[in-house]
Amino acid sequence: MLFSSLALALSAISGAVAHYTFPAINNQPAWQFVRKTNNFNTRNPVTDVKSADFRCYTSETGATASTLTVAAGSTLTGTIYHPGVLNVYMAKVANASTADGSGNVWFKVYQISAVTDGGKSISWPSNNLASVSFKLPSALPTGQYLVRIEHIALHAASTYGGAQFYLSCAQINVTGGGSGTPGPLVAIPGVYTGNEPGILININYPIPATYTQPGPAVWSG
Ligand SMILES: *[C@@H]1O[C@H](CO)[C@@H](O)[C@H](O)[C@H]1NC(C)=O
Ligand SMILES: *[C@@H]1O[C@H](CO)[C@@H](O)[C@H](O)[C@H]1NC(C)=O
Ligand SMILES: [Cu+2]
Repeated sequence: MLFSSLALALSAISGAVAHYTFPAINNQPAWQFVRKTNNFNTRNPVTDVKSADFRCYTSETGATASTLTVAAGSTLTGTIYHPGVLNVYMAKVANASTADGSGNVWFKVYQISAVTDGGKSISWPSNNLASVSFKLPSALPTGQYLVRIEHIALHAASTYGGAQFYLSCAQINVTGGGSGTPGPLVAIPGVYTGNEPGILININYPIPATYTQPGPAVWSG
């Protein structure tokens, strides 16, 4: 049985332009088990969902990281500064240090969506979170994985390309796993066109009556 959870750490510049990164997992040092992203200084988002950088955002750093062995009971952590929604994808790989994450290999393990009530109000439970943690499915097979956290900031998403994606890829080695078959599997980039109702959306007016989380269903084992 696997009762691991993963905690994603997040770092942000304070001030008016509140951008952020996800540099750490499980309270480990920044960029040790997470591939250092191009925006480690600027914290600028990715806005092109079809770009190669939409996968792990490492085209300039060329970074890989160390692989963290995740024991039962451990957590993945992360402060988010914009209204939006969160997705965590994983890909099973032979070697997390060398895997490029290409192909239909990604499945979703966690999400935090919006809360709607038919048009009177909309709220964003992931906004201002200082720490994101979630439990890995107990059926997740033992082995090495890339873990890609993605926060989609939607404050400027009313025009195509306006949604801001804050993302990074961690490397983990899961022990004590199960015998599930994670899916559905998607490619990243490829998973989104940018025209999804949860990505191309005016969150302010009129207040959306419903919200459709982008991407495949969460695999819970
Ligand atoms: C993964 O790849 C790295 C870099 O080539 C290599 O040093 C390491 O031994 C490999 N690890 C495993 C578990 O295959
Ligand atoms: C993954 O964990 C197993 C069990 O502890 C260990 O034997 C293996 O070397 C680890 N692999 C990596 C890449 O850390
Ligand atoms: Cu920002």
